[in-house]
Amino acid sequence: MKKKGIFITFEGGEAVGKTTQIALLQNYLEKKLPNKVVFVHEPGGTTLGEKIRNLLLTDENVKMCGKAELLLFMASRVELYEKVIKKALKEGKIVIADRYYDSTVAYQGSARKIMDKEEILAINKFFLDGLTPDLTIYLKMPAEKAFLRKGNASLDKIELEGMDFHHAVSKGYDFMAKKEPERFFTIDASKSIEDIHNMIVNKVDELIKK
Ligand code: Z5A
Repeated sequence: MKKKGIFITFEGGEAVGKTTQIALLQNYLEKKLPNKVVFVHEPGGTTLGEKIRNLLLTDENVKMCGKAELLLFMASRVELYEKVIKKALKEGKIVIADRYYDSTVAYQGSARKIMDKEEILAINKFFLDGLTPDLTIYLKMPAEKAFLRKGNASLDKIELEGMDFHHAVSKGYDFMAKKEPERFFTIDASKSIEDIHNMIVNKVDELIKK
């Protein structure tokens, strides 16, 4: 896929601050470059994707095997790519994604062990025309500390997995950060919201200037 735009993804475990930082970045970029920024989230972002999100994360009556889970996360992503991301990048927009294929490598590969991590990467690249993010902001902190931020909020089906699962998710992200260091920008997510925002803005401005 020939793209004119910039593709930025946010990754990390639960409650590391992705939603918070994306909202701040979106606000900053919309002022700087009006009508140029498109925000997407996974799973979801399309009519089909939102239905898949409900099946995967919320609907208590739906139990599924790990292979079906992996394929549904991918189906949601492919639909989002075909219907939203591809068009926006061709039009020269900046696409900011709350999760992309590194999540599948970390959750379904490293934690669930459904498939080898490299194989998950390869099938994702196949179905997504090889679209790799220009920048991946990886917010990293121990799962035990991050979960404290959830307070009394209700947990979805994946959040309810035990700590071993969430540690394996972190290892999956570390694997990707080591494998593709040129696009990974790893940030200590236990820093203050403002410090993290400033680091992200500096990095994104650098990328836009290029
Ligand atoms: N999943 C998967 O298994 N495979 C896949 O391929 C994909 C996803 C794509 C999607 O959940 C789930 O799907 C996810 C992975 C799995 N696992 N689960 N569950 P989601 O989209 O509903 O949620 P999430 O992506 O896991 O994000 P989150 O839990 O909503 O957290 P967050 O967006 O990273 O954090 P936040 O909402 O910005 O912050 C959490 C709280 O911390 C909040 O009260 C903030 O005010 C506070 N906060 C944020 N930053 C700070 C700092 N720096 N200091 C102190 N407090 C802070």
